[in-house]
Amino acid sequence: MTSETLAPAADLSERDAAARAILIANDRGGYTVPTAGLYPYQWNWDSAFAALGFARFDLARAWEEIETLFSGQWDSGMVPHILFHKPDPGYFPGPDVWGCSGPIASSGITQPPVALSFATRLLAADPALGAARFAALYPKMRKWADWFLRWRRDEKGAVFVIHPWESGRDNAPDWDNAMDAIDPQDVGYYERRDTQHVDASMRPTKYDYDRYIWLVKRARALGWDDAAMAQDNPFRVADPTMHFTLMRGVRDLLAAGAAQGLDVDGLADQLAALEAGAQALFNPGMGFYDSYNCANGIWSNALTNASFLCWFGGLKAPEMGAHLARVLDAAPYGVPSLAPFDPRFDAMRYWRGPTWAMMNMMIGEGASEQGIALGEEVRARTREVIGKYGFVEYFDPMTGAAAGGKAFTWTAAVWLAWAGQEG
Ligand code: 2M8
Repeated sequence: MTSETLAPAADLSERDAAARAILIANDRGGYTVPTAGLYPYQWNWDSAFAALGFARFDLARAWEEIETLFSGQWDSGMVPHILFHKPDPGYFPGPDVWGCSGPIASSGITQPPVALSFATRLLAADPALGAARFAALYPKMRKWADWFLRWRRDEKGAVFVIHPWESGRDNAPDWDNAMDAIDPQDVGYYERRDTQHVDASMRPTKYDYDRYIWLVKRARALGWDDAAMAQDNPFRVADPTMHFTLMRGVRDLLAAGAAQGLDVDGLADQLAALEAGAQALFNPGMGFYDSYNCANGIWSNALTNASFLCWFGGLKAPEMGAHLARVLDAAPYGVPSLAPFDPRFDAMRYWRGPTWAMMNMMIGEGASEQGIALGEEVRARTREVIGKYGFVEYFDPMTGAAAGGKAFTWTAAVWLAWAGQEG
């Protein structure tokens, strides 16, 4: 299938203006929220994408976004997945549930470290403006990478997550096996807020939320101490999202650090270790990159949008091209978060089917970098779906229907940085 031609150029610039307006409206002063209402705080990887969007029209503001994110970095090196700059009763779980004590009220888990890579893009956009800002962030970025290498690698060298929220693909089928082993009966009463903003049919189920909150409470009881949490951890799932974004981040830090004359000692070894570990994520039975439960080695057998981040991570992986062709044949509006021919596919339920513009960007860019022609097709389809249905959180990959939150930061940013641009 080929993409329809989208809108004429005049229309595209109107869209550019609309995308900028979303970033500006979601700006809370030094950081952006993903969308007003549903997500009223600073999210880690959302902010990194926001920076790429700001970079198109205000590079200083783009740097500020990432600097604010790192102002929440813990002594351990971990950069939290949410920074609760100002209390907001519209989101659950808030800072009182997490009970963390970093420099800024925050969650106690992290998110895919795309900020490492995107900081190097801000530098490349204007090296004169960025050199000092990059150099100031560099030791913090390295400390975050070190923390990952120390606390989030399994025996096979694959990077794992300790909570579905850490991967950013909250209710993907990847976590089902590990989630089944959790008995959350002592989780206690709590009140969700997400379903007050968005229809429950598009959100994770109560089954998932009970376990999300149970995992937070377990880690809190252990004082958010990495060593204590690692003991008998009931949830450790090796995750291609985390692995490939970290691999890309370390690769980009190495290149930019060397070019800037900064200390790159150890980075090449880290990259080599991640490249070797990537092999552990290849599911030989299915023939694609996949996640597995570290406790029992059980594969998810799920062809997800994270499977296709192998190229973004820097792998050649030509065999993944045929898988991409299969999912694009089955789903007309972009790479689905789960292949439509998987029985667990659910077109509107969040990370179990819908297509996400920011994932499409990493997949499309990575594919093109590795010489896979479908990378441009992913971009064209992302442009088409945003052009038709707007800057929403995610889309039904079969019909293109808008889903989740509206006026969404990373969808607008990805339009400005990639989807809305001609190849
Ligand atoms: C979603 O996750 C949050 C929890 O972190 C939630 O549902 O409350 C995910 O899509 C995640 O990837 C994203 O960073 C976050 C904000 O957009 O929302």
